[in-house]
Amino acid sequence: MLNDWLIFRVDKMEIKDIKLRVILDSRGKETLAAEVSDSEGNKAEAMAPSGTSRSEYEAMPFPENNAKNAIDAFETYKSKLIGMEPSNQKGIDMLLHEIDGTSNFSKIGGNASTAISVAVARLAAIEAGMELYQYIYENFTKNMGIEKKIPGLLGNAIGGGVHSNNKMSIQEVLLATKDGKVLENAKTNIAIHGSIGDYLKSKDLAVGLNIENAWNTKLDDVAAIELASAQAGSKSASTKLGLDCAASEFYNSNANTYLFEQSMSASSGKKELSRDTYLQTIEQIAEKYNLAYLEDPMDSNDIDGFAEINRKLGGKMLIVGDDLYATNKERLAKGISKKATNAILIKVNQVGTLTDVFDTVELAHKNNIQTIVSHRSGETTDPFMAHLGVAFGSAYIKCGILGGERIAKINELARIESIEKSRKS
Ligand code: 2PG
Ligand code: MG
Repeated sequence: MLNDWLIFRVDKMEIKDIKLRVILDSRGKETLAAEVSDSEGNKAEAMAPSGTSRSEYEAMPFPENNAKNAIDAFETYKSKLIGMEPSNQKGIDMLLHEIDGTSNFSKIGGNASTAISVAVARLAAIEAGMELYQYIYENFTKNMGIEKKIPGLLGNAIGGGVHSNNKMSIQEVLLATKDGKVLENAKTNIAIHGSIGDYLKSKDLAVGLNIENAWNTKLDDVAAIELASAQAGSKSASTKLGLDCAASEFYNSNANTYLFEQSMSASSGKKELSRDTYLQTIEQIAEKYNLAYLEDPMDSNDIDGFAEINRKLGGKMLIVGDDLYATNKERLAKGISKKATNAILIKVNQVGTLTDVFDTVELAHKNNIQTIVSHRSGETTDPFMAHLGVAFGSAYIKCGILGGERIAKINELARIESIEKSRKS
């Protein structure tokens, strides 16, 4: 009888449509979201963040700096991706490169490719009935020998550089907290951020919050670090400080100088320091404040300067390349050969696809280079970076302390933490 026969239909899930649309980031600037749907009616969306202090080596976020132009540029080629299987991440990402045809995604833009690439992974995870982090771990990073884990939290407490409007050269004074559970770590960072603010307000030194919700202050670099150190020390035994110098932003390539404080004593005043004097000063600061984390201490073309710092301080703290590497595998390979850093910051839209990121993470892991998955200063409420941090076994996620777009990542990491806990119990 016909009823005795079970008829199985195994449908291949295929991409049916990809829609890009303009959205706003946390700075109120335009960026892109991508929605990818499959032949079974599943849908996934992803949003691409944008940077303010961008590396000269990272992908162009949009063609001609215009998000709408990315949609027009992509529309012509969209049909090439229709019919592909969402689980074919590599094939799709390589096709995005082929469609773009440039070395830095200047034709369709790294933000369009980032949103599409992440949405494709999300769709494949939905099809597989998995969480995004689990899908990435099982299909990509586990095979690299990486162990998934819940990273610590790095949050920006006091801001300077191009993120703020003040005297500080250093872009970010960070709190590095990792010994507790996610929400406990977040609350510790929030409490320290709060007491820094109270102090600044009581002395009329606060100028409000910057684009990442770090304090914008009248203090200069050393005084700001001193304040963060005192407040962190009084609130938490396990919180250490980090710095993102983003030194390319205050480096003068004509004179090979850095506009920085003349000495370690607070309020010494800024001056164009020779490269060697600056390097010694930043090393002294890192040692004095017993940093856990030092990002981009030198200009992104001074790889030897990074190596010098890593040789001296790499045994005690993470020396991290962000603008230096721009998440780029070839640049990381150069850094490894020079022993320039012991860690790398990972931002998907610096390279434009997840496949590029996986390649960089694999190279990092093979060479004992720690990874830190990072937000951008122009963020969205999409928390995908929390999933990457877990699947990459990262030391930290760098996602800020306050603000809906930053807290979204922390809450997602806490959700993943509870899923992992219930899996183990
Ligand atoms: C950085 C980031 C995030 P932006 O330099 O690490 O804080 O800033 O997104 O502006 O590049
Ligand atoms: Mg940085």
